[in-house]
Amino acid sequence: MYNTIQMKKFGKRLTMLSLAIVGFTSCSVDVTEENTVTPIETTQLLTLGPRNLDPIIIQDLSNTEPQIAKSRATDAAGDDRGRFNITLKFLLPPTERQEQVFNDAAARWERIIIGDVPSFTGTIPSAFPGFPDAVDGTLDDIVIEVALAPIDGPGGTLGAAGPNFVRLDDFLTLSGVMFFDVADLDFLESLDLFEDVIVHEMGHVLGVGTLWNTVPFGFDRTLLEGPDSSPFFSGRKANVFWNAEGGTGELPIENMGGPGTAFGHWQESTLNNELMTGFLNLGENPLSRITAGSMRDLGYRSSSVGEQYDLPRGTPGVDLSTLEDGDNSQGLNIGAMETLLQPVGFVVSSEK
Ligand SMILES: [Ca+2]
Ligand SMILES: [Ca+2]
Ligand SMILES: [Ca+2]
Ligand SMILES: [Ca+2]
Ligand SMILES: [Zn+2]
Repeated sequence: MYNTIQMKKFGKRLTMLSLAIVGFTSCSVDVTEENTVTPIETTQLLTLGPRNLDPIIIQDLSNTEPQIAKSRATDAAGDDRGRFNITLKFLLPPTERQEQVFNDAAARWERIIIGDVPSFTGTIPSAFPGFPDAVDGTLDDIVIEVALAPIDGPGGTLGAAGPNFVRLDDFLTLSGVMFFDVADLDFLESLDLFEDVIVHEMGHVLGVGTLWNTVPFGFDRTLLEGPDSSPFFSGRKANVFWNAEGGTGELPIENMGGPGTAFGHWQESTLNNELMTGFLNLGENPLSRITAGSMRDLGYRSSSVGEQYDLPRGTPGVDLSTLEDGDNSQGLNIGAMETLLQPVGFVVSSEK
């Protein structure tokens, strides 16, 4: 049992993604009186590691190889067993405003997911090669590595988000990634959607649209069902609230938009301004009890209230089929600007 490394090869490879970002190249030239030229250059590379490798499952307390996470149940002091705790780890120093928005976003999720999950003690590598471990010690309950760096300038790619390491016992996220283009943040502010975007991406880290179906990883969970033309969410709790809001049939998952939008969000045309649709509307985008219920279907203990959301009377959704590229007059086509990440590895508790 111990000192055993199980490597499982899955039929389906993880999403090929390696965002190699070269950022922070600033070069200033200092011309002195003697006409000597002194270049001052600072270059910092921020690269998301390869995500197409075979995932590794570990049951070893002492192994210290990279890409290996070790775990043991903990009774360490300092655990907040009373609630779900989100820890943010900024890879580069954020501005005060950025830090405030991320903290507010985490607080919104901590009001939706209300139950503690198993803590972790050990080491989990960073999603970004060259950076310190995401976890080295005891983690209660989830850590999100946040990287705000240049990607491709204004527009285009906003960033990538998703789980990095998940617990194999319940297939929920231990460490996650949120990687954003700093060049787009002012624009999000101008739409007054910065916080909503961050809350939305945090949802993907926690499992919305990323951990719905885990059969390819050997864990039996199928919450996304139906044909590609009309996918739906089959979790019971989310559907109870969907029907309570007046929705008919099964809770519809988006079938439109490119990869990333379709099959990873609620359907824009029926759920309107719900935050986990693939289009963020101007104005309010609440995290409803439908999403809260879906978190319970994933395995979290979640609120059964959610944020104020009125499906019949809320802001209508936009028609994605007629939406032009770059048309932000009605809000932000978030699904088209983000990449959803799949986990790169698993953590197995040794105490079972
Ligand atoms: Ca906790
Ligand atoms: Ca805990
Ligand atoms: Ca961009
Ligand atoms: Ca929407
Ligand atoms: Zn999204």
